Amino acid sequence: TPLIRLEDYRPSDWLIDTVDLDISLAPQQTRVRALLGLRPNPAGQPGAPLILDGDELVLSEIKLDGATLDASAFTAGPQSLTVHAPPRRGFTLTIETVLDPSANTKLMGLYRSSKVYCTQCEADGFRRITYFLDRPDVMSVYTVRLEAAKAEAPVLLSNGNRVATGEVSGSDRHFAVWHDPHPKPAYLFALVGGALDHVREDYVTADGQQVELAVYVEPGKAGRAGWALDSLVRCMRWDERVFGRNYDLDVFNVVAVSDFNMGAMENKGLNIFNDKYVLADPQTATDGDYASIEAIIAHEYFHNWTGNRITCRDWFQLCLKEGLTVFRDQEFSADERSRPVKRIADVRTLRATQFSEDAGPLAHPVRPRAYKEINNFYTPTVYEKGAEVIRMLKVLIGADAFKRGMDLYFERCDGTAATIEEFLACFAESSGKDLSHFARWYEQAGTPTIVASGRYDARAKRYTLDLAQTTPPTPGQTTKQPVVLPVALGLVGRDGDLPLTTGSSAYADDGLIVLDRPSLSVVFSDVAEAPIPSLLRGFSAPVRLELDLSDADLLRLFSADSDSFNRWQALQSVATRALVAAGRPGTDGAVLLAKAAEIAGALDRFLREQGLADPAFAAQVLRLPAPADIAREIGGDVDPDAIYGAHRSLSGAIGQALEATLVGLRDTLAKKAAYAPDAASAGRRALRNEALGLIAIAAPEAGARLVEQQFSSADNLTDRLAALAAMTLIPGDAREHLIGRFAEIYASEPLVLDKWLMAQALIAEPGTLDRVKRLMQNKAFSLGNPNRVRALIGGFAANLTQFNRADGAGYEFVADMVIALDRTNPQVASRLLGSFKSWKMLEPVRKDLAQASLALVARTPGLSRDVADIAERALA
Ligand code: DPP
Ligand code: ZN
Repeated sequence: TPLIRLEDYRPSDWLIDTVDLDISLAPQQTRVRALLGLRPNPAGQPGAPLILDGDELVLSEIKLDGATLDASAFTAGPQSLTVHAPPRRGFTLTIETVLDPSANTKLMGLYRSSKVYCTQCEADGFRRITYFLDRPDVMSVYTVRLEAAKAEAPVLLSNGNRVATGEVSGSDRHFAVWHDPHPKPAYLFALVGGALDHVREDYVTADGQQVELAVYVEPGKAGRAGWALDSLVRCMRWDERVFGRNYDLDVFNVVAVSDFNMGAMENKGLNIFNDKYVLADPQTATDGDYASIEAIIAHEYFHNWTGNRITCRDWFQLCLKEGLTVFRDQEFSADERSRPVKRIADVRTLRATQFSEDAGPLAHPVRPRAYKEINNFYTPTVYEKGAEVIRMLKVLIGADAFKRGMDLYFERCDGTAATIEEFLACFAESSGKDLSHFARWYEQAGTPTIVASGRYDARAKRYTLDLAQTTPPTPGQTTKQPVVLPVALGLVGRDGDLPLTTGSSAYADDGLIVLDRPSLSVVFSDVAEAPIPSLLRGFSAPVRLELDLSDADLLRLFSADSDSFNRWQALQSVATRALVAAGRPGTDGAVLLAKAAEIAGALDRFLREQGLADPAFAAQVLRLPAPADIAREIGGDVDPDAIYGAHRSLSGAIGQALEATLVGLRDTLAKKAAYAPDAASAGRRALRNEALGLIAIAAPEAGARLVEQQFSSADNLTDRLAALAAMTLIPGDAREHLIGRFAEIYASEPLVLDKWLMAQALIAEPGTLDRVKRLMQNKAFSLGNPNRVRALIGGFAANLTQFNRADGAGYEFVADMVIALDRTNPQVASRLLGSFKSWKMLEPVRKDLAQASLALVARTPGLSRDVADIAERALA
């Protein structure tokens, strides 16, 4: 497979101004007639042939300006259609293809999901529908006529506004015509046809336009669509208020389907969602689901401006829309909920997914320079690190200049397919700052480390802070340059933050140091007492921090820092340090227990004094860093069992010391009102359930009793699932019994059973692999549905100790699954193979076994491009 490089970008030789699609839907034989209005691109090569992309297509007819083309004038195959010598002027091409949506198991292009016709075209699925210039810088105005049997597909949707509907006379069929006035790339095309229920709401934009909002779901599930619709209304208002963006069509439709490779898709005016991110009611969705639905509804809606109105010139610019849109949805959720708690949750995700990617063989820059399969670059690096880059930009230039830069971007780039350079130019202009050095964040992979140390001169009342940065080598980038790092800080004294006075040019103001070179020292004067530095407040840069503070100092920050994020971080750091030390084989358990007592003491005080003030925050505090975080922190020669063992000891010891407090807290927090999904109520449940998990580890008998009570009395899935999860930590018959009860209660709820599958796949016991294999035979599981696969097989691959079994059986199983899935759905298979991304940090025995399984995948004949690419890069 060819490597596609950013430096080889050339504008298209041809443009397609208009696309008229006439699609006659039928389960096995869907006919697609496309009328393309083409013209030479003034920026392209004059006289070039017209080469259209295809993928597994069958051409049934082709006409140029209405006349059938001579067979010698074109070459058509499944993967492309070439018109050898097209006219050197504007012309039309009529192309007819015939598709089998029922046979489309890749879930790219047009397919059927539980009898609903739907599409997924990003990144390059449109070429599976018709031959096209399937690249984001070719933007066209679409008119789409859909026709289907009335009984099978009473609902027919496409992008834009509905302009006509009618019956097809003399048949059982009907049609709808949709017109989207906004030129768009093919990846934003969508259609839906099926029997669907919906909920709707009228909306008036800030600039007075009427919009009809609707959320479509499987028949009978309309009662679960309300939260998504409510989230949609709130995020539309927020985008008007915060970014000054109004919606721009008469309708906005969201459709939930049950077979979907991604989370959701921002097709213009017709967002298609994985039903997991739409359907919610208290009995079938957790607080986490409510929050995810709100965030993803917002994410896809926000794409209407950052992605659709302004799209990407090429797929190397993917972060232009994704990083920016993740930043926007994170800000929305922060405003709707608790800002510090949202930040903590996002940083946990960033570290777990992106830092681990950045530390392994699949590391790549936020803007990759080359790819073989673009679908493999919808990564935490492009999304989450991409969002961090935007956040840093805002911190560096300030909120006002950031706002003006965004406005300029919306104005200047509207209707275009843009680049990172064009985006950054808007902020350079609005801030008057040179951002060329900052742009290195887009080019350089790897997580930088900041090494910090401070010295206090009591006589001179001076505090000197030394900061240095390094970035480790990553594949293809052996030497690294310094990046621009905004380090938000405070100096914490006995009574809180000390005033910051310094003459350093690196000190911006408002407690911000800009570390833009390998190292620097900042001297603060008039520092009245020896301070404790609180660095990277709010996690102001996506880096690792090495700061030689004692545990006593960290515990003081935990109780006294004015920055909530760093309060949380301080306690995490104490726990991380203890677990890193204890997670190496052969370390002394007594040291860990002493540390547990110290942490428990701090937690006890915190919970008693402030646990009820902000339960959501307290829940975050109570949750220790995960074993996988510790593995990443150790970084090499990793023994997952030793780490898990240390984690369990520490949790157990803390839980024992806190048992009385936790039980009391649970009683106080026990809800009296009926379930409500708001952030405050969710926070109380989160703290209660976090406490339950600790009790289950520390005192299994008492834990099992509490689980039993909670499970039986719960009026919502959040509490039921938390009970199940806590029970999975306690081996024995009672656990198996509860697992069985859960399955009975939710027997007809596939999305709930996904959680049930995953909870079992995550059990950190040697029996889990057999359990997972058994569950594959359960009727709740299907290899054809991505959500089921991600829950059970993906869950197992995320099980640190069992995926990384010392006998290699975990690797073999996942490798076999990858090979099996690749035959039907390469995207799901390649995601799963990505579970191997951290294999190089393992101890030698596991490392060899993981490598052998990867190699087995790599040598399998007939691999998809998706899986071959991941296997190759993972092994390199
Ligand atoms: N649908 C995916 C997202 O919104 C890809 N664009 O991130
Ligand atoms: Zn997105």
